Amino acid sequence: MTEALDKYPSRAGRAACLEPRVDPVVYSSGASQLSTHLSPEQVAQYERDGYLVLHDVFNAEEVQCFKDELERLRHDKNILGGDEVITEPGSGDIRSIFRVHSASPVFKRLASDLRLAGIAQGFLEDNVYIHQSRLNYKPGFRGKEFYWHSDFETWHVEDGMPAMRALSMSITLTENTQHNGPLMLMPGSHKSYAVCTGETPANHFKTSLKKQEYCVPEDDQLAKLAERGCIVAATAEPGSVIIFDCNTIHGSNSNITPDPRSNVFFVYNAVSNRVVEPFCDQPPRPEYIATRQHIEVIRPQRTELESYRGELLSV
Ligand code: 6CS
Ligand code: FE
Repeated sequence: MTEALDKYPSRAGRAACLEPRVDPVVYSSGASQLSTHLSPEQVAQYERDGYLVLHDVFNAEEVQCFKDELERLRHDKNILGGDEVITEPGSGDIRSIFRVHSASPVFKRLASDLRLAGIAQGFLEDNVYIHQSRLNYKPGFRGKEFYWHSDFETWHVEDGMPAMRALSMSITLTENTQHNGPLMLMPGSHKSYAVCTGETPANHFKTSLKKQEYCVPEDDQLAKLAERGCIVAATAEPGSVIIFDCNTIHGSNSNITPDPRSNVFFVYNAVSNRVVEPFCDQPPRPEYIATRQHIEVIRPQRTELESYRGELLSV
C-alpha cells in the first residue's frame, strides 16, 4: 500500500516551529447549505478566528434530556470500568467518557441533529462521520485542566488524519462561566501548524487523555500565537454550541468552583479525510478514540424534543 503523503509532519526529531496551514478552513462554495444555518458574517468569523459560539441552539427541555443521559452514563455498569471512561488525575472522578455517539442512543441522535451535522457538512463540504466523541464532565473542585494543544496535531500524527478537514462541536450542558474552566481558544491560531518536538510515546493515549504532557506546543510557539490573536474564553449558557476548527489551539483551566462544566463533544470529519495509517511509528489508537473500522456516514435529520425523550425512555 503506498505511503500516504504526510502534509503536516510533526514530532520524530523535528524542531518546534510554526508552519503555514495548507488546507482551507471553510471548504464550502457559495452554494453550500451553510446559508440555511449561518449568516455570511458568522461564516467569515469562523474562517478568520477558527471558532464560533452559537447561543440558544437547544432549549431547556432538550438540555435536560442530555443532562439526564449524562447522569445515566455516569452510573451505567456496562460502561464504568471500561477503557472509554477516563478518570481525573488524583481522584476517581470521571473526567471523560469516549464514544458516546455509539454507546448512547440519545447522543447518537444528537450527533446527527441537523442543527449540528448540517453545519459540519456545510463547513467541510462533504459527507461527515464522527471521528471521536466524548463527554467531558469537568466536575466541580476536581475537574483538572486540559493543557494548550491542537487536536489536529494529535489526530494527524497518532490517528492518521490526512488533512485539516474536520471540526469539533462542544454542546454546553451546564453553565460555562469565566470561573469553572471554560474552553479557551487562540483566535487565528488555526492558520499555523504548531510542529511538536519529541517522539510519540507508546500507548500515549493512556496518559494524554488524563493529562497531556508530551507532544504539546512549546512556550514560544504558544506565546507567538497568543500575541497574534489574544486568548478568548468561550463562556456560554447551557444549550449553546462551540464550533472550533480541528487545528485551533485550545485548552481549559482546572475547575475549583462547585459548579461542573459538562459538555458533550462531537468531532466531525469529512468522509474524504478518513484516517489512514498513523504518521508516527506507533500502532493506531483504539476505535473508541478514533473511528477507523466503523465509519458511519451521518444523515443529518431535523430532531425535536420528543425524539430525544423517546431515546431516553428506550435506554
Ligand atoms: O487525543 C485526543 O484525541 C484528545 N485530546 C485532547 C486534549 N483533545 C482532543 C481529544 O479529546
Ligand atoms: Fe482538544
